[in-house]
Amino acid sequence: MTRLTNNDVKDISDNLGELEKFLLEKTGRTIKKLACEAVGMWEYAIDVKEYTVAVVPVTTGEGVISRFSESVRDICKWIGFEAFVTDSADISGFREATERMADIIFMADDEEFVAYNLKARKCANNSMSTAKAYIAALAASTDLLVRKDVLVVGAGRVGSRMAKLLIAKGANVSITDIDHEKSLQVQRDNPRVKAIEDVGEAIRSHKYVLNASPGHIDTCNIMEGAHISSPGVPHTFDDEAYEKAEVIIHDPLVIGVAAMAMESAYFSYLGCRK
Ligand code: 2YC
Repeated sequence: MTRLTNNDVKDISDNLGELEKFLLEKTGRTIKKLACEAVGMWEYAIDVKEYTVAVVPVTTGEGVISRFSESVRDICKWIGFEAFVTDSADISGFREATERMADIIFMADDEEFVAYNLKARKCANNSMSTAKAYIAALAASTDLLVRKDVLVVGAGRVGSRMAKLLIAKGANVSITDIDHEKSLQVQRDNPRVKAIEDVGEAIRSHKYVLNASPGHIDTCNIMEGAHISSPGVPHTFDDEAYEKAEVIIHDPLVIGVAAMAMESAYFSYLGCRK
């Protein structure tokens, strides 16, 4: 899993308005609406104000990323949740979250990033929520993806989930990765997915691209008018790439976290709906 840097995170809270303006312009959706579409729920099915989110800093492995927890808190507040960062980290922070009556607890170490719904006893995880959210963003930037040729770049945890989800949406899905064996494994798991070995050729031949890789995409390979939905970090598209593509959708954390929060809240709505 690619680890965010302090630099990736430092401006997230201050840039939420700007990201929302960009998404409204390019997809017609707010951050919250996109998150709801990602998880397949009607935006007003739940009153998010009724849910309290706790974010617990985790010091294991490479440790805390400055402003990571505060950014997750601010993203949840932006879409309407009550949210706070625990004063303590790790297990003490978890205990604090339960004592402060959190309904959903966000925690991330270097391998997993989850949003645990205590009532539903279920976790939303960042890989699946990010996959769903960026597919929703791509779909919203055009019309439906049904029968469209869509390329997934990166056959890791997010890309492999994207490929499976896109098949269910009726798209013609190809996947490519610098490690072709990883693409072949996704193809073995999802026979309708086509594994393409030549990454450059794959990108040159697709208008609709989901980039779930940390690798650089050369601007010369981007198709004129391409729609690129790109959760991948580091984000290395240059100004010329933004010129050439119809739209490039990216943020380092926001859309994925918003989808995690909505997905986690939705678990208890689904669980307790009479
Ligand atoms: O500040 C903290 O609590 C740290 N333990 C957070 C570590 C997050 C590591 N994961 C990542 O940087 C990326 C995120 C974009 C989500 C998935 N991996």
